[in-house]
Amino acid sequence: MNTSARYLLIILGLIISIHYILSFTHESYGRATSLSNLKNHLYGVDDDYITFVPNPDAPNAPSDPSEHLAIDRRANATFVILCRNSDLEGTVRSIRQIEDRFNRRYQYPYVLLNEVAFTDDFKNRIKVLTAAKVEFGLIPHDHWYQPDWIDEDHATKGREKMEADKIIYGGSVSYRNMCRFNSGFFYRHPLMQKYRWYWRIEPDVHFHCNINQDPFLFMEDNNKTYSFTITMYEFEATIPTLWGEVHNFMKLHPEYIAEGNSMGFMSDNGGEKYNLCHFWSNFEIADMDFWRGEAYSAFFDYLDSKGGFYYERWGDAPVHSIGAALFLPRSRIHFWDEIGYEHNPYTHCPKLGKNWANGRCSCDPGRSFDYDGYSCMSKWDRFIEQ
Ligand SMILES: Nc1nc2c(ncn2[C@@H]2O[C@H](COP(=O)(O)OP(=O)(O)OP(=O)(O)O)[C@@H](O)[C@H]2O)c(=O)[nH]1
Ligand SMILES: [Mg+2]
Repeated sequence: MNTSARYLLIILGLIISIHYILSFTHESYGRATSLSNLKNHLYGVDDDYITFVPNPDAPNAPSDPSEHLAIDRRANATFVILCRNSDLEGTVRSIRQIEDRFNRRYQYPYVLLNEVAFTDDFKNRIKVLTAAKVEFGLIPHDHWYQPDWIDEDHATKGREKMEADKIIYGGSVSYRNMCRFNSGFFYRHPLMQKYRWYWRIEPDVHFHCNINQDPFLFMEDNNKTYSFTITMYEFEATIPTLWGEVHNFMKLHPEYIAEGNSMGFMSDNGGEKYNLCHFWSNFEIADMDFWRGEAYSAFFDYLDSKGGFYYERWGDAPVHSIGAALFLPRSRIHFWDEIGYEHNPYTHCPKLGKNWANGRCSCDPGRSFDYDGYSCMSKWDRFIEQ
């Protein structure tokens, strides 16, 4: 070997040794030069190592130094979870997943609501899961329980008929309280007043992908009001008179119907008949200013006065969906392909490709509910392409 070849070998050896020393002593250098990271760059997968800036309001800022993200802007937003003390295990699982997939880097607060006080055990088990602020709220009596003016005989008959017809939750009063509360009251709770945006979560739901951008800021920056991951048909037997009442309201208040609305998604014959499509409201990211606004407030009060939450079993999903479809231009309703989400028995998994890879999704895109016969997704796709 000649002298220059020997020098070249020594220099190469030095470079490799320095690389190994740096890899072991500097974590960020090791990550940046790792084979998996080089492969990610090659396949266009986003790097998710970002620097963490602790939230000074957080009661217990994370001690794990590997939790890194620089956040220079956050929305005025919160998670909201309605649940019972008996939902503890499922609520823990849902929060654990949204923390892992998104919120450990953003630390948006949580509001948990219940019509009875949460137990100390419940609160302790929840608070330990996150560095973000967690507030536990009691629902005011009149926001939850069946109003006195409801004709109880009529309501009982309605429940008995639905139970006989084997309609899911057909005989349940508490389910009806829940649907009415979610339709018209959660955004009026004192703990929710300070926030504009919310993300609704339920016990035992799953988040299958990393959420690499802030959905609240996306909504704010892109002039969106309501968003969903799954859309499907409602059970007609739970809402026999709802669409007729929607028509009556539209006649009373034509001024609230938005130009460029989504009636074409909810009806296949210009509004005459409801095709039962709705956004599945166990997942929602939306702007509470819309629910608090004049049009939806008048709509909810009108529907509530008809008693259909108790005489029938009107769900918050069709009520929210019809409100959003009629009082908003369609451009303000957003579908999230990139948020992999599951509420038993249905899953939305991003379509194969960039969203699925970038989210490091654990779901099987082949199992996605989107193009199941019971889904309204293809109707939505066709509608927004018009
Ligand atoms: N505090 C409280 N929360 C409730 C009650 N009933 C339901 N919820 C919550 O309201 C939300 C919707 O209720 P679910 O029972 O999940 O209704 P669903 O999603 O239509 O039906 P499932 O398929 O059973 O999940 C969940 O977040 C529940 O935890 C109740 O009586 N009290
Ligand atoms: Mg549920």
